[in-house]
Amino acid sequence: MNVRASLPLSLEDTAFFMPFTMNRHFKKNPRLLARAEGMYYWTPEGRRILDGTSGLWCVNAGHCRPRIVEAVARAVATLDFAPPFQMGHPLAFEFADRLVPLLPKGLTRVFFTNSGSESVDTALKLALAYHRVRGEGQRVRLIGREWGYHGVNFGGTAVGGIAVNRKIFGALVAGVDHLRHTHDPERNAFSRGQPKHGAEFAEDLERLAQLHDPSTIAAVIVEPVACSAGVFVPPVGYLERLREICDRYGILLIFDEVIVAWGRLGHPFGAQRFGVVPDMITTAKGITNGTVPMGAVFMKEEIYRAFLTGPETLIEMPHGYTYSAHPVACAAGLATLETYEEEGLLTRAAQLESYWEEAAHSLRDLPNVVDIRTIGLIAAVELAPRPGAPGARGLEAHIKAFERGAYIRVTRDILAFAPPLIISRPQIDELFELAREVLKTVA
Ligand code: PXG
Ligand code: PLP
Repeated sequence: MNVRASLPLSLEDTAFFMPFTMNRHFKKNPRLLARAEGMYYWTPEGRRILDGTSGLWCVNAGHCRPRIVEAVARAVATLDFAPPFQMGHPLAFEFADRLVPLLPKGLTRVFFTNSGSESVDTALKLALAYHRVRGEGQRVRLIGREWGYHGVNFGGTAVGGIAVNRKIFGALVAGVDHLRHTHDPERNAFSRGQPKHGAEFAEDLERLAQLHDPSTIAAVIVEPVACSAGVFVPPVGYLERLREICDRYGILLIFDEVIVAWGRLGHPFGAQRFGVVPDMITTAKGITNGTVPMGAVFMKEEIYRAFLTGPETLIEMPHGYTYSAHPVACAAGLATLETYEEEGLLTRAAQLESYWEEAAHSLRDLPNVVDIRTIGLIAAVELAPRPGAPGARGLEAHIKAFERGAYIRVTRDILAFAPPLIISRPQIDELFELAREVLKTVA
């Protein structure tokens, strides 16, 4: 396929308003991808690019896996669409029932969406509705956390805690408050796995409970590891303490596992790595290996059961998307699960973790590296910002890495590494060697 032939000579006048992108900067100097296989992308010119961030944290089994490609092709040619409201198709039920055995014990029901953002807004609505149908309609408040990323829909933007993603969008959703973040570089810099200090940051939930009256709070949503904002790993004991406080006050605990599910932390779900069971889990991305948009909300049995009151002709949950449980997405999801299971990918990060950790932390001696944080198959390398130009050094590193043959996601001055779980040890070396060369040049 000649991708270049179909593109205009310049992208500067293109109609495409690119999401979360510096449109003017990018269109002057585009970084295009034309095809992918396994651990690599190829540019339209045929340059090979090592994928250091699994696309956007989603291609956990590597690119263009034949089993998934074939399942999608078969599905789209067999049943291109089936209405999900008051109708069904077999793959939706099969996929939901295949997912449940992977979940933390106690989570038994699945609501399908098409993205992480939709999963988050679905979970928040489920939380409010759950309390209401049980006669606790006064629980209307939602608690997020500073630096949390929960997608871009209204609910997720409101509970999200990255200021630049919120501040131009007005009042958002009423009744939302935020826990403090858990980052404490003075005590925890260069952490490997969970940082030692900071379980007490969970007490901030106690403060908010007392401030607002705990009986008005419906749910708390946190990413077990806050990935988008720059990889902030929960301190030892922190998630346990959040769980205890939620239990004390009847508040639902939602783990947003859009990124950390699907083997990223060496377990099918992040909750299993940390040994804390939330009431709901939101996910997306790796559920279909990134091939077809899909998301899901997993919930405890009692949440589902609470809706089963009233006459059988009642629609229990007036919520859902045209593309909920889309047949092509379900086929992609089933083939993805088979790939994960056949190749042991949902636990492979646990075997690679110590090698990965050593490789990432070997960058510590480079100039401007102020922190490195690792867990599972995730690493963040934080650079000191240039005086007066935050983000400039990070952007330069991102561009230089691409020029040298690796895709490495950057947030401000933080490089985020999260490769497909099929990565080999030599490819881990290749990734961090390339990063080392790049970091030497971004003084
Ligand atoms: N919650 C979490 C925890 C996420 O990481 C979403 C919700 C939203 O998912 P959708 O599918 O609506 O994008 C995400 C998505 C980055 C980056 O660079 C991370 C995400 C999306 C885009 C960029 O870190 N995470
Ligand atoms: N807006 C309009 C006018 C619609 O008819 C629909 C769905 O029927 C939606 C929004 C929601 O779209 P989706 O179900 O794809 O989220």
